[in-house]
Amino acid sequence: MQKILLLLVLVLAGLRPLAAQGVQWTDPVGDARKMSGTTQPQLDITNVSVEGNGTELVITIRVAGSFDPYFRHVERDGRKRGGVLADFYVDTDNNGATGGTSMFAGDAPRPFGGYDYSLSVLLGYTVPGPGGKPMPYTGDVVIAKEDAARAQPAASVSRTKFRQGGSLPEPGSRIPRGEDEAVDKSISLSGNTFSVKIPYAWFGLTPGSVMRLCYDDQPPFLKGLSEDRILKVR
Ligand SMILES: [Ca+2]
Ligand SMILES: [Ca+2]
Repeated sequence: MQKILLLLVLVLAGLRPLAAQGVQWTDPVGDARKMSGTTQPQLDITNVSVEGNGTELVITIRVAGSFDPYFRHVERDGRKRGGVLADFYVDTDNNGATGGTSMFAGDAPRPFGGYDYSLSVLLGYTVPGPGGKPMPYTGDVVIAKEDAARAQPAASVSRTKFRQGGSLPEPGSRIPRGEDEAVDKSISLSGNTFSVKIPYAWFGLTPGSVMRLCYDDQPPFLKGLSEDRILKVR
């Protein structure tokens, strides 16, 4: 009998879900956030995937339709605006006892905490600067009327570390947009698809790391928080 029980325990242990090598989420269609004070079409995320390629996390976000109506939009006053497409929350040690939480955790649809880093995907525009050099403006930005016609779609990412046990970022932990040229160059924005490659070093990961992660498509309020997925990176 003991042998049978032991066998049963071993079989059940074998049935535990293993950390996936790549993870994805199907996001509901029709849940795009309504923004007050603008008629800009809001982006409706339909699919998100994250996988490790050995040195980088490859993040891909798909939206319903395409990004074009969002970037083409000009406000009545002639200006254009950017925004935050999604925030990712990464529990890099898969340990809920380390990391922090968000000041909006109380609004989240499920318990929220133990995340060590967040990563924001920012949308906006490049505008010709001095000497014609393209200058990026992404996130919650407004492009002046005189620049709107020359503004080209752009995207960037920004990473911060949570303060241990707190609800705010660690001071000075932000990797600002534009600092890592390789990351900026890895960004692709075409049709209905955004993708970026983030070096493992941004999150202190090494090949074989197991992490827990999720995203929120209504940043920063966590009302669009996805389920967690467990990812083991190559
Ligand atoms: Ca959606
Ligand atoms: Ca953690």
